Amino acid sequence: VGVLMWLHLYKWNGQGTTEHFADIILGRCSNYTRIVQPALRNVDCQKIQEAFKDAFISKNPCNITEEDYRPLMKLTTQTIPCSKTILWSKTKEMAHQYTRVHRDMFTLEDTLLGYMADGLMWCGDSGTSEMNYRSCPHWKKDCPNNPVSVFWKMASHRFADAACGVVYVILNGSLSNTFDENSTFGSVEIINLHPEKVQALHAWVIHDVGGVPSDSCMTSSINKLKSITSQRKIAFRCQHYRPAPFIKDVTNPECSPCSSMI
Ligand code: NGD
Repeated sequence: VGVLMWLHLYKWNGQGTTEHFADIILGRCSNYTRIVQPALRNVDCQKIQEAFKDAFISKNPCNITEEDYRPLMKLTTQTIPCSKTILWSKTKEMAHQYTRVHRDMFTLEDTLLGYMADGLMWCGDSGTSEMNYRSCPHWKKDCPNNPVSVFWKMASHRFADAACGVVYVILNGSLSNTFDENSTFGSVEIINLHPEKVQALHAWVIHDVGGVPSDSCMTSSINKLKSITSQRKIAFRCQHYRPAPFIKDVTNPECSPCSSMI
């Protein structure tokens, strides 16, 4: 029976719950609300940690719904000023390097909810109040409605829904699918921007240092994005960058020719 129980924990193809998941959530919540955004000092991190665990503990990890995360979402509402939202797709490091310097700009991971969960894995199982530290469902190989994917889909939906003014997106011009319709940006975020309050989407397309100099704003992939935004009555602008000056800009805020790149 012991061996069967043990094997049972390895049934999924994805990584297991991150060690010390609950402590990390609590620690990141405290850090965020005390140091990163002291305006949120009144949030109850203990309550947030409980709501996070309750969303997936003792539940089938292939059957998670947005309903499960509703209490957590309610406890973590946060207002982002207009024109300060940055979306990204296949450019995670770059986007986060950028907001590390431009502190007034926010990716989802610079909000409390995204900050707590970024880089972590989590899942439970029906019939036990334990987390599964051995394996969790992989979103492609096992099931889409797993705790992590449902969380990011819902958080991304809400983040885009709340955006106003000019919205920025950092895309990867070194890939043929610079705009990927199956990504979270392409399937969730772009669709949930509201034309009444989002005046424009500005794409910053970053491409290879060594690659052939070419205008990555002129590709069919970007044209597809352009047509989706125009159908949705949102203005679209695209600028392409090579990563070197962009990185210089983010690591050296003093470099004014660099800042003028953006
Ligand atoms: O169900 C899924 C899924 N589950 C995990 N990932 C998933 N991607 C899906 N398309 N569908 C993982 O999300 C995937 O393996 C990558 O590691 C990660 C980001 O995928 P990427 O680079 O293709 O970019 P996306 O456009 O899908 O998503 C980025 C945008 C960005 O504006 C974030 O604020 O959506 C937000 N986000 C989504 C998913 C995960 C952030 C994260 C995150 N911080 O982990």
